Amino acid sequence: MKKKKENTFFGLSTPQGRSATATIRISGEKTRTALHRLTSGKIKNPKHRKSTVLNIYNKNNNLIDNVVVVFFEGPNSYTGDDLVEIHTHGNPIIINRVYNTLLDFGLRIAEPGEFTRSAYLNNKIDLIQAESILSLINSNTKEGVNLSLNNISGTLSAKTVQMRMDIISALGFVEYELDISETDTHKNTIVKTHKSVKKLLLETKELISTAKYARLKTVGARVVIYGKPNVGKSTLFNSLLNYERSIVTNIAGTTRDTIEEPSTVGNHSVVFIDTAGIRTTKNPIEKLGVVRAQEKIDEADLSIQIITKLTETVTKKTKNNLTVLNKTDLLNEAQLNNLKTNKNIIFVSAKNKSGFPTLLKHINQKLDLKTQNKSEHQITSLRQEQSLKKIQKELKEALENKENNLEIIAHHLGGAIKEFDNLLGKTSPDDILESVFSNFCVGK
Ligand SMILES: Nc1nc2c(ncn2[C@@H]2O[C@H](COP(=O)(O)OP(=O)(O)OP(=O)(O)O)[C@@H](O)[C@H]2O)c(=O)[nH]1
Ligand SMILES: [Mg+2]
Repeated sequence: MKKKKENTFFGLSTPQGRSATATIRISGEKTRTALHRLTSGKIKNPKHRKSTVLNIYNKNNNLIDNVVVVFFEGPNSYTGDDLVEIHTHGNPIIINRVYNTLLDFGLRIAEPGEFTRSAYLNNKIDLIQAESILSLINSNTKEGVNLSLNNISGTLSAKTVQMRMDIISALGFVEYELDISETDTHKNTIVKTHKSVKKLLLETKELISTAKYARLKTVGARVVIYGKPNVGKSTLFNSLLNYERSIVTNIAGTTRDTIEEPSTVGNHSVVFIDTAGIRTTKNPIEKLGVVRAQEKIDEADLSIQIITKLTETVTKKTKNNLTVLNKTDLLNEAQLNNLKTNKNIIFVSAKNKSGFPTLLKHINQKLDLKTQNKSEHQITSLRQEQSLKKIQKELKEALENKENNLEIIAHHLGGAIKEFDNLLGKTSPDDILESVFSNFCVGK
């Protein structure tokens, strides 16, 4: 399924806008020619990894900028093809000029993720490593960065390669048995195969279980704020963010849509979600808001229920829920001290931010618990999780076929191997590749 596009492409690999320098990369077979023309003939035979400071020119020989170019000769480049990095001054006008010149030279603008895709197509990296590059770029936490770096270096790939080899050898026993078809060795083969499939199932299960940690570490935890109308959810949301993001009024039912904003708590990256107050209502818009709120609560990593009176229904304290009693500024000291005997509730005033250190400490503790993971290997994408679930299903079916039919076992082991090939990107269908690389930005 690995196909190579022949043409040469380029892209800006640093963010748009003004900066001290910006980097444009060119990759493909016309890289040398483009470099030769861009430097007005100054660089004829570029040397691998050599950097040169010089002027670059457009097709009419007008100066574009004074730049640093670094050439990488394929296959010893990021993409595996000839590649050049051009470090210009970080002005969008200069970048535009380089773009127009390279288009004039017959090169094309890279598609999202095409540099990494080339690296994959040239067998420099597998699909897991490609995804790890994406998660490295997008990680919002230190741990996420470390995890992604680890996976780029190939530790997760090595683990999956080893698991794939184990299935291949299990399938080898089964096929040998099928070939010789002797009944007296049959039972031995079944016992042996069951043993290795069981071990593989455990390993698969452990990898699948790491999916949620990786998401929390890279993208961040989703923390939803919910409760009845007017309890101060939006006020709390705004106070946590330190700016007036949500509209606050004293009218019950102010917030309709869900509102999401990223933030950090301790070492954790979080997305706080403000929701519509939950009540039965005839208003069709508010009704939709309540449905959305419920969906966000269901999918959240942590939910914070806001109440203003103890008599309000309090969700049972679970691992994923905190209960916060708001508007404590309206209570006198005696009333508050009386309420504070309830240790399961955090007392705050969203209006004047009292009780916030305790609230943040609790959120931090909950997220600490959720991100603690001792697994040596961790997966980082939904695709990896889904692929491993398919492998798990095949392995289970191989194990659970009651008659211990060797042909059925062989069929499911074969299915699992095929899925491992997809996971590593050995034989991934084009639509899978498309969805992996389209998540990258142009220039990556
Ligand atoms: N005294 C006091 N008033 C508060 C506090 N928090 C919020 N309020 C007030 O309560 C009213 C409702 O606040 P919101 O933040 O809009 O409440 P909400 O839960 O988002 O309400 P809906 O969006 O309608 O569900 C506003 O008048 C706020 O000023 C607080 O800590 N103390
Ligand atoms: Mg609100």
